[in-house]
Amino acid sequence: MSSDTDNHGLIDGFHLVIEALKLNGIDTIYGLPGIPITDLTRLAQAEGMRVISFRHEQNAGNAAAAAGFLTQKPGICLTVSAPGFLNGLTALANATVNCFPMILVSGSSEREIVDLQQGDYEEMDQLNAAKPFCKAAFRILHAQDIGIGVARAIRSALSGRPGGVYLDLPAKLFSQTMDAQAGRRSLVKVVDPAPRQIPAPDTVQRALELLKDAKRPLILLGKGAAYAQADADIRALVERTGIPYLPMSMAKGLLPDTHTQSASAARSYVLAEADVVMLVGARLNWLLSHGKGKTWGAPKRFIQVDISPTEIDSNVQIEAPVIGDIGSCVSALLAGIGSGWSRPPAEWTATIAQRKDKNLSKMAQTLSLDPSPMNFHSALGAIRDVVKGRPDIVVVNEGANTLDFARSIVDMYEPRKRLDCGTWGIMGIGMGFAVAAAVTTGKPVIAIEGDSAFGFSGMEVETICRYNLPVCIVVFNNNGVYKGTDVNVSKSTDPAPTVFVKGARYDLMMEAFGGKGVTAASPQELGRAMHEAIASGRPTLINAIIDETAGTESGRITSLNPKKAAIKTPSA
Ligand code: ADP
Ligand code: TZD
Repeated sequence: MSSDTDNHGLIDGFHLVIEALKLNGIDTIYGLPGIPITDLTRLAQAEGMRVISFRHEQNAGNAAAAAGFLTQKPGICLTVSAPGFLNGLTALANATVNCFPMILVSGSSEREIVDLQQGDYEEMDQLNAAKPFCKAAFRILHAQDIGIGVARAIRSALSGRPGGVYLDLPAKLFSQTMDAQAGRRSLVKVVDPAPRQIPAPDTVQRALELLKDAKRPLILLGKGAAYAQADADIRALVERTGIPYLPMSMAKGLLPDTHTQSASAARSYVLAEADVVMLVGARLNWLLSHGKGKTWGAPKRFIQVDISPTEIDSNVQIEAPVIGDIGSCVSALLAGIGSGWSRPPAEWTATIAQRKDKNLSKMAQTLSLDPSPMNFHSALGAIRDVVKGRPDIVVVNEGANTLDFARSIVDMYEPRKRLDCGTWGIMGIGMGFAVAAAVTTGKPVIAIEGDSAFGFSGMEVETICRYNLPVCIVVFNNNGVYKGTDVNVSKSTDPAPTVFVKGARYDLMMEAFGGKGVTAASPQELGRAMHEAIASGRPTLINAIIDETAGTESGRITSLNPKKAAIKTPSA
């Protein structure tokens, strides 16, 4: 403990906040300093915490969210009042939507002035603004409540379905003092912040009976399964039942994508043909066509393993809900399965294998082409080979085509090695996620970024250089959003809405801050530059030149993109 903590036997709000976090095993703050939290960042660093200072709060918030997902501890994002808070709020909302535990801690202006709307510096009623976007929101007014307030925030973020929590710390709190011993006694170490939730035995039995009856069963793993860190049991469940499985994008690598039971290469076939589907930590939201319609073919019978009881029946009827934490549920299912489980009918697994072989050889053919300029496939083929050789590295991925193609081309081999746009399909997570992945895992990170996607958080290349993080950013530069060919049909000389400066040198952005910038025009150059980046551990940005005609509008979700429905009629 530093000597100034105990000045005259007193402790202040700053130190109590820091000690409350440390007591609960939180060792990193992602944030951006300013009034009233500048000293909090300095003191936290002085007290041995890692403080990662960003250039924009949204990126700090995204880093906190990714850290939460990767570590099962709430990631902390620290911001200043009003605008800083609002900048962090998007990340808080995104964390909540994705079920990632994080706490947005924001300093706030004087309550007396804010509540009378008398016009304080950065005045805002942040607590109420935050509420619709998070699981819980708290404000601490007194130093003696810091311990309990931080404990409530941690427990809210982690227990049940994880999510985002807002913690409001008014400026006056930080300089409040109290007796140091009493202050330390007031801190709370949260015991069992994410208590196990054991599923009721009859629900497990019901699920197993349904699964046993299936002729064409399928297991669908979502990012809740990845979050749960029940990797060995999940793998055992898949392997002991012999049931084909599909991973959602952030569940890739729970079992290696090359696993014989992976049905990824026959995705549309298995979704349409399966008769019983067991969802494990995955929601039937838009990413799974809400569990109905053409994608799903004939009516299905669903088993859903989830911690949130109200998730059940959210889109279609779930015949066998199993409510509990995934670790407990999967181990109960395994116990019920025992050793005498009969594997699914060979007809089902053999047909899937055939479809997979056909699609994989088609893909291999496409990947073997070497067009100039590169297209998404040829560039991703190079990245796929690099990841195959280094399965421990973390892949961050955002964009439209860049996301959709990378998801299917770049195989993952280990759990929680892929972070992406998630439930909202949000752009801007790239650099925040990459920083958190590097900080929490100590492993190299590859960020595969559409050029538009990269722009949302691109300034953080300076942060990556400042902290000398082993992040290799690959910008898929096709001169625009989706593609670079849009034309302005009006008489103005403005560029069309979806195009960027042609031939932009993103690599020079990295050079500007002392990192390594490379331009890659071929898969060979791309692969070489990535190998060098990984070997050196230096921040690197590879400007990968992609055919500007190669993408499709909105990638694979073109169907969600409303098109003009009427032609212009002359005005009356
Ligand atoms: P994906 O996008 O990969 O399909 P979703 O984010 O839609 O995944 O779904 C994740 C689900 O996992 C959520 O419904 C959430 O309640 C659930 N979940 C998260 N953590 C756990 C856990 N530890 N145990 C059980 N369910 C969990
Ligand atoms: N803003 C935010 C926060 N999220 C979004 N998803 C969008 C805007 C809309 N959007 C997409 O859905 S993808 C995308 C945008 C702007 C960028 C696609 O272009 P890209 O990738 O260059 O990143 P490709 O590979 O060229 O398609």
